[in-house]
Amino acid sequence: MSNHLFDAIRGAASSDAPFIETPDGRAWSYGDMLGLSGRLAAALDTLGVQPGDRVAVQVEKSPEALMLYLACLRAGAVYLPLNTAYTLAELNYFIGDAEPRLVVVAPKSKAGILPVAERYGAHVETLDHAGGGSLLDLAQDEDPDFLDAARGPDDLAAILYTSGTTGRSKGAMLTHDNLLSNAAALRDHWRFTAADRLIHALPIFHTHGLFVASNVILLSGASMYFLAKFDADEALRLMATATALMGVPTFYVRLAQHPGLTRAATAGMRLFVSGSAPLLAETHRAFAERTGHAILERYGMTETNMNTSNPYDGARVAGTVGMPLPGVSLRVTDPESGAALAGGETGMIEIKGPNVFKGYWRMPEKTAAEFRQDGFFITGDLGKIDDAGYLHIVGRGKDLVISGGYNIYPKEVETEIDEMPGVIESAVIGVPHPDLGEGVTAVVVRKKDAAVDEKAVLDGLMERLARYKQPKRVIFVDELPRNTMGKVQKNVLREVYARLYQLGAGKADHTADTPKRAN
Ligand code: MCA
Ligand code: AMP
Repeated sequence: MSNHLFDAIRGAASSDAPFIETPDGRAWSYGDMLGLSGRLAAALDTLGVQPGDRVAVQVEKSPEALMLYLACLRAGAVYLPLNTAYTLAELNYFIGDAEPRLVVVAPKSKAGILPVAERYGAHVETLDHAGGGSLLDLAQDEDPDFLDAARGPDDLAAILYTSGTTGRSKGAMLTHDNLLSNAAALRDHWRFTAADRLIHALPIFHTHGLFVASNVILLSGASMYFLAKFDADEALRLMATATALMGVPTFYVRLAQHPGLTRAATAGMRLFVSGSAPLLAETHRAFAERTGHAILERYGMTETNMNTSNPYDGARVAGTVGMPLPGVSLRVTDPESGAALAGGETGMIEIKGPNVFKGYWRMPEKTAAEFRQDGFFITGDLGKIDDAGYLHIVGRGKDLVISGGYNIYPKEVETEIDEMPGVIESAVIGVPHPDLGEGVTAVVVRKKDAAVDEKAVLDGLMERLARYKQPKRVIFVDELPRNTMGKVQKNVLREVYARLYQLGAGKADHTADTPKRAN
């Protein structure tokens, strides 16, 4: 039986070749990968997971967690990875919406998740980052030669939740071919071969670490150092025996500040890729000056996988995200009418191709609203194409903050703050942050004489929202700036607080400011 994505992975796997190594000296070959993912797929089958069933997974990063993703592909299940930072309140929504057959969590989270899972009829198992947990116990007794479930190109491989600009998070449905076509295009474009060794320091619950990094390595039969999280010292140490690094801009900002970043330290590396958020041209330049390497920037989205990339050969232009990948069609349009714009004009970036997702899980209207009649997906990113054909992302048509590569939808944070006692209203914005790119910042109007302060707001959010969504600062103002239509002018707030996180900007300077009203 054919399994569209896993057959391709199997085809690239040479049993004796190394696949994963961890800093504590554990190692897996491709043969080990086939065996463990086969046992885990068999365990899923024993637990009653059928092709098409969702398997929700919130566990710490580990090689076993990656094997569980592969096991889901092999069992025909739909993999649903969840950020380890999500609170129980957030998990409740995802589990209720996706209705998974099975939820896999870290042992410490089991007691908390049980009532939620029970409410929606899901079974709970555990996976431990140290290589234990109930699921691995079950897998131990299973046959490694699992007969993979039949899955075609259009069958679902994964659902990844992306927050919505209004209200509820949406589950992006990704098919076997969305993932395979994109990973194969990236492998070829970035020249990955079995000789490569990637420093993998990204989380594996998002597109970047799971599909871009891991699938490209799997389809190349290459290997990776698998780190629980990014650490500049460790990354630099591993560069002596690695060939490539994929990261968010924060990785490169931190590396560029490290005294150990030199030509000698990076001499064996052939490729540094950046994405998920804009890489500042100054970071690109600083990195090139220190190492001689031009970071290769690319652009993608959960819904579309990767869309564009700077060239492998040829100029990697700082501040641009390059050209469409082979097979991907890209156009820039008038955001209102959808009419295509001429080169050099700024408009909405729209994408079509085998990389583009199938739609939002159980949200046909939302899906329809984000596609044009002719099948182009409306990204919400604003851009322009220059004379040389490079795409520049010049802004966002969507109200979104990207902090350290994680997306935060202000509406979700504002809704929580607005419900707090003593609060009249709030506006959440992203302002330049030297380490994270943008810092989540809340501007709040409180009731006259209300006792609510910065600490009360932050404490109130602790149990409700993942840590990375919580504001780094909360500022109180008398009123929010509004235009004549009554809409809050976030651009004015972003200007007023633009220097908030710059070194030396005093906390007291920004409390109780009233931004100027502008039209
Ligand atoms: C951690 N913290 C953060 C973030 N990460 N706060 C804001 N933004 C963040 N990104 C908080 C923690 O809760 C903690 O708070 C404090 O900062 C330090 O935590 P620590 O774990 O030490 O942070 P770190 O290890 O230094 O993490 C920063 C990081 C990490 C390395 C930038 O966030 C990261 O790996 N980001 C990658 C995200 C990613 O993979 N994005 C791709 C999405 P406290 O101490 O107060 O408790 S896919 C995507 O966007 C599309 C498809 C694409 O194009 O790729
Ligand atoms: P996500 O919803 O996590 O998939 O994030 C996708 C968003 O990240 C895109 O719509 C862009 O706004 C942003 N993004 C990804 N890569 C880049 C990049 N290289 N430069 C600027 N923005 C990027």
